Amino acid sequence: MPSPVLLTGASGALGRVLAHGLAGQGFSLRLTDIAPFPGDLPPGCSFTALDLNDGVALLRLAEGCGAILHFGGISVDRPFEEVLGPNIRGLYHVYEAARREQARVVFASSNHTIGFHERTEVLGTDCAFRPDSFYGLSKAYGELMGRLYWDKHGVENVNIRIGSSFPEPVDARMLATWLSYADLTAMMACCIQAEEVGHAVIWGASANSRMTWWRDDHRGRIAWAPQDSADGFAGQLAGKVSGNPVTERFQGGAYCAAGYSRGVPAEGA
Ligand code: 15L
Repeated sequence: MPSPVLLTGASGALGRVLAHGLAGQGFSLRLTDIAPFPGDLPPGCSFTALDLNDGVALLRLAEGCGAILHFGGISVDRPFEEVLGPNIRGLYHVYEAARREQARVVFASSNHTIGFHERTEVLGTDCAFRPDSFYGLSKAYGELMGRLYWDKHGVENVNIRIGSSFPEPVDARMLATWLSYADLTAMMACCIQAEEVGHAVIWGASANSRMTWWRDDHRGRIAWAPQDSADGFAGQLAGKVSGNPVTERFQGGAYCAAGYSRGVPAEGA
């Protein structure tokens, strides 16, 4: 029988999509979140409420798991003190649990690790981190934690730099950055089932023809290719921009403009 999969952040938007989608594919899931799971539990799932600051509880919950899909923690631009507990200490607890179980970690990283690269730049996953927020910085730390635990302890990990995963794209930027729920779910199944991944970094976008910024990642290791595309939304969204020059210039969009103080006002961030 395949090992159970632990999913943190299960009560969040993407966590719920994955809980239902992966349970529907027959994966045995242990769900956790600090908040209760909304609605009925998908078949074959258990739920345990847990604060990522509680390393002992996480170790216990991860016992016997073969993979940890880490979607927990702060998922948007927030002040440093709010990010610190769940995203910095909590991430360490996830990796310690993975080390104990020799489980594979799949980390919901973000495009905000590299948000201050301009949209004209073409990036490989080995590009410099240019976080646009304390949130993006915490995700860069998460990727580096994966690097450390692979090099030092042989803990495999896949770090997905998610663009914008929503039911559908809602502005012109997302015509490039959108990752459909179906592509995300298929990617997670591939991450769990792949033979060997080492330390991998993958851009999380669907097959959007406007995504000309991101190239050369490790998706071949998990045999994943996106099936959806934002292109069909172009007609309704092409003109939908913020009007803020900072937002429109950088890959991280509004996260770059929030609190920006290098000479361009942060209006409309
Ligand atoms: C993220 O990392 C966030 O979790 C999400 O809420 C969006 O802001 C997304 O990035 C994005 O850049 O569109």
